[in-house]
Amino acid sequence: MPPTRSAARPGTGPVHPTPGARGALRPASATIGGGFWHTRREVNARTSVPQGPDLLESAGNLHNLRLAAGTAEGEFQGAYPFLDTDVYKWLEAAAWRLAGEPAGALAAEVDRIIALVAAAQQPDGYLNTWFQLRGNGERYQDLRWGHELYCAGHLIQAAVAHHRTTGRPELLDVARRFADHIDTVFGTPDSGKPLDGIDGHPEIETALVELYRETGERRYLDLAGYFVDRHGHGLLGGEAYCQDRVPVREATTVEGHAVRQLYLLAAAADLASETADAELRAATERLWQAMAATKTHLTGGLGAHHDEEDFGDPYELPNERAYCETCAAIASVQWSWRMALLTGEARYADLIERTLYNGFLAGVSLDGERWLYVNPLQVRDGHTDPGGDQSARRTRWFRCACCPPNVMRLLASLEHYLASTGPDGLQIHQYVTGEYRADLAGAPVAVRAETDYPWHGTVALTVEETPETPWTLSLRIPQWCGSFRVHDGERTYDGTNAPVRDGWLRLERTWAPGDRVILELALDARLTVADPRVDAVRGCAAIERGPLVYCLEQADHPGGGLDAIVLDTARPLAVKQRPELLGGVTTVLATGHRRELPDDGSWWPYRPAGHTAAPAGGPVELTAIPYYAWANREDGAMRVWLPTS
Ligand code: FUB
Ligand code: ZN
Repeated sequence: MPPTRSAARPGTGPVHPTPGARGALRPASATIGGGFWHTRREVNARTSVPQGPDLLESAGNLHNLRLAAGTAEGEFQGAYPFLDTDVYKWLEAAAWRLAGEPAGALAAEVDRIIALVAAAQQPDGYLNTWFQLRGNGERYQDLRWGHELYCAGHLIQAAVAHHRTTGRPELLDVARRFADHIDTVFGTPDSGKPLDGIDGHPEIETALVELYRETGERRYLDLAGYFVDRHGHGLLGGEAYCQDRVPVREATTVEGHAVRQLYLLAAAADLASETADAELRAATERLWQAMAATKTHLTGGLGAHHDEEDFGDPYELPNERAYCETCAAIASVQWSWRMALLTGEARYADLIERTLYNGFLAGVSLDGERWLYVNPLQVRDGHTDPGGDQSARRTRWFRCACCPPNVMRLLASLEHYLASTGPDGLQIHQYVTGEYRADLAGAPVAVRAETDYPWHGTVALTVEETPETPWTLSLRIPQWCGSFRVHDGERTYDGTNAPVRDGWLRLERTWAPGDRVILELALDARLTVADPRVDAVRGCAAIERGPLVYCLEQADHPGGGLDAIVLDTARPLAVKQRPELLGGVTTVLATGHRRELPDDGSWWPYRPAGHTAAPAGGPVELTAIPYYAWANREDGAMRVWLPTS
């Protein structure tokens, strides 16, 4: 009998707190109907996601599922125990897409691949093709590296997404069987369960919270809490890499493998919300502050070290060796969104915006077919690229292909990270062309938005549905924004008199359908410098405009490399629309010069202090492009931070 779609709940995204959750805000639904993100999401929907099954086939992920199901013969393909997650993340991306196109080729592919997953599951619920096919047959014996619970987490998230968009139970049933199995295995020593352990790669924790939210089964929340709190007690040997050096509640800074840390803290925020755990909440706030203030690249990228893919020391933020894994940017958005809901503070949405437009979006090419795993802030002249997964050149797919389907799932669910609702009204976190909707005490509110953001700073909002009682429309004034004006039909405010508190401009009144609010954010191009403790960029400035970080790319500067370029900060910046360039961008024009590079045959690259290189030749016009658009033309140098004269 064909399954029904009766339980579908449109507008329910990846994070759906229960009615009893204690967060300050709840997600509101939004649609993205045009503009910047619409274009990126269309590429995702028309190219990246549809190509997923073929890529998963050629990489062997689907073959491994068939092997585990006993419907194919051959060898396990691939080198990692977490290859199933590429399938699950793709399924999650496709599931979010099904909200917009419930029937057709994509839906058929989803059904086909869900059937492969279901067939590979063992009778007791266990599912991991690596351990089923080529491990030593023993489960949960290599929790430090085995990724069994990490894989389970991605399966659960895909299943929740599929259930939320289609109302269908097939994948959710698979996920629940696995979660139930895990629940029989893991617990504290006094629980009577056989294993007190954690996974070296957090992920199952957020998934279990969401499974609780989807099913109402409290066991899943408790299991998530158990896993979060057992990190940091040396169960895996005590390494920071595995989030096992210090318990979350006691930690004072983010550390270890960046993606692992961020997924864990996203779960801690979820738990703080669902259980009103003040200590856990305080820990997440403290750790987010430490991360944002001392360990975040200008692009929002996270992870300073290639070695172990981990955070560095405070202010250790290298350029050409920045790691900034695309997955870490995604995990950061996921954590910050939960923090925004938990606390109601706009700064979390500020970091989400910076990350989305820069460190995250650079991870996928403009055509949606090639990817970056690491996202450096500089590629030097004469760069010799190692190739492989950690290449600074875009790659079609990776041996460790965690990032591409992760990008797909975030883009496919992006509308769920844009707005929230709280006791006093609707909060708009991110500006898009589309519609924001919320329920205020049972009464629908709908606000339509039109904008060419981030190219232009005007956002036109029209109230379409509203209760007859007053409520507050809160608009985030971005952290980068030096000046703005807003006209709400009755009054015009600017930075001197606007009711702005903690980053939110709060317009409280009785609204009527047709009421308009025009927000104008000044989008002047600007120069940014770093805290003096960031040694890697001392004496440098970066060009930014609105939420976009800019970079110089070799392709725009023929006739010489970028290593010699010095930015003249005394000359004004100008902007130029370039509809024909890189899918249509606004470039920033600056002036610099090429400094003389010593070419005296010396065998020693150091000089007596006080020596300064002379400018070589006259001024050079510099063309800066948005960082997200780099590496879409011929290979060459790139840099975000520019030495200043
Ligand atoms: O370990 C699984 C994934 O592979 C991690 O999230 C990424 O950082 C990469 O190491
Ligand atoms: Zn990744």
